[in-house]
Amino acid sequence: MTSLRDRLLRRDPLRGPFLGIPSPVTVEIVAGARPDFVCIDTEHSPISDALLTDMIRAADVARVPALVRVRGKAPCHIAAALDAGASGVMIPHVSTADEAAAAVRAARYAPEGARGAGPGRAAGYLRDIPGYVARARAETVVAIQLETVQAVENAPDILAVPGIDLAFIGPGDLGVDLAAQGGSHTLEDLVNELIDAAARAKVPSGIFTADRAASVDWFRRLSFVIEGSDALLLTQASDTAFDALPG
Ligand code: 3PY
Ligand code: MG
Repeated sequence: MTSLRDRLLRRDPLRGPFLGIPSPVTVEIVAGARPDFVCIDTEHSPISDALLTDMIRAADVARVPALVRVRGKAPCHIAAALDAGASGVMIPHVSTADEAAAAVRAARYAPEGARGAGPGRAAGYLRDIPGYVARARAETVVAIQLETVQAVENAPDILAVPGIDLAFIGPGDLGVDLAAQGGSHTLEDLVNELIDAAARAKVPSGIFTADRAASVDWFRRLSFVIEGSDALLLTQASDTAFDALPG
């Protein structure tokens, strides 16, 4: 079967949601809609490592690849997601080439990195460590988030780090940082700079969008979109459902 990484690297248009509700039930419900992937968000959600494993298991049952946005850059967060069987990791707030190199080192096995080979779920609980290591070398997605003004300044150096599969732009944090720093650039300028830098480095780029219409627009310029989230879908559906009935 073609892996998510293969599809990403050949620039297939890929669209899926963030999942932040701490429940495998939500994963099953959303995965039933057949997104190209789901991205379980442990950066901004109360999802423990044990629950994360169950959420990845639910995505596996639905045969939808699960990426995990890890809660921080520390190698232990990256290892926890990958050892639980995630198809890849998204590392938030990468602003320098050194941080990008550290992320690749934690997520990839030698010789590209220094990830430890563990006996966890991904490796069939000891049944298939060599097989898993070979699959992981070929298929693990390493996505970094560029979402600070410093990341825009350092983008050429960051994206020259070998082993990065996706430059994912976080417009929310980038906008917050830009507003705090001031200056004459607009958010749009910075997003454009990041997309251009990724194109020059021949690294696929992606972005977060709020809805389908925005995704249609972005797919003209890039090939990977995280559209909304489980909570956003539920919020919108609830607000629509319980809007006051006509008089
Ligand atoms: C951001 O916008 O800051 C993100 O992390 C992705 O939505
Ligand atoms: Mg962010």
